Amino acid sequence: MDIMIATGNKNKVREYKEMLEPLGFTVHDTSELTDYIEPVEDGTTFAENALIKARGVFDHVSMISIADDSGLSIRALDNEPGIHSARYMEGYGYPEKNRNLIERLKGCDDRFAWFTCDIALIDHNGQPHVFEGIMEGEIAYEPAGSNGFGYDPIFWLGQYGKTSAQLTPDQKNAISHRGQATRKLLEFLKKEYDNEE
Ligand code: ITT
Repeated sequence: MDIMIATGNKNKVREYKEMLEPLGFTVHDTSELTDYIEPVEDGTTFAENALIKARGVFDHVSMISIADDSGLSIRALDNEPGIHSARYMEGYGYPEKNRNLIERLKGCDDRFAWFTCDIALIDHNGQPHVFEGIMEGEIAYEPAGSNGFGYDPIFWLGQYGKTSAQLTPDQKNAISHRGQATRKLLEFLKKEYDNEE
């Protein structure tokens, strides 16, 4: 059975292939489409934006479609950067973005933060489903670690005494927002589609 991943991010395509091909899916992505224009992500939540992306491509290809949206929310900054995580301080690299967030929390005792990942799936009947994962932690006082990507060097996990950039990929995947949401998605796909071919 064919499944379309609505993302321009090659790392996401690779990860979804690794997960879905063993289940018997043939994985496609939007780089195969010559006349597809990505919809504007103007939702107000991660789930809404993931659904906009998945619905946009489903309407184009009429194939089970998946998209995800994720980001970092910081309580003391009114949940910023949140759904704007990818575009926060556009034009700057993550070392600058991470320094900026630490600076904005200077003198602040409330360091609570969380990563969210919402995966949206439009099934063969056009019905939407959302699978969510959340990883809670704190904003570190200093960046540390070089694994992962994005905001990982400033995301402090007290139970490990490390940032998420200091975890191995397997350790991060076992607890991460994306790992949790992905496991929910796989459970759904196994239940719904495992016996269909
Ligand atoms: P799409 O084409 O699929 O939209 P994208 O790379 O723009 O790809 P998102 O909109 O989901 O993806 O952006 C998520 C941003 O949130 C990402 O650029 C990081 O800044 C941040 N982020 C999400 N998950 C993260 C993680 O596990 N570790 C560090 N930063 C993360």
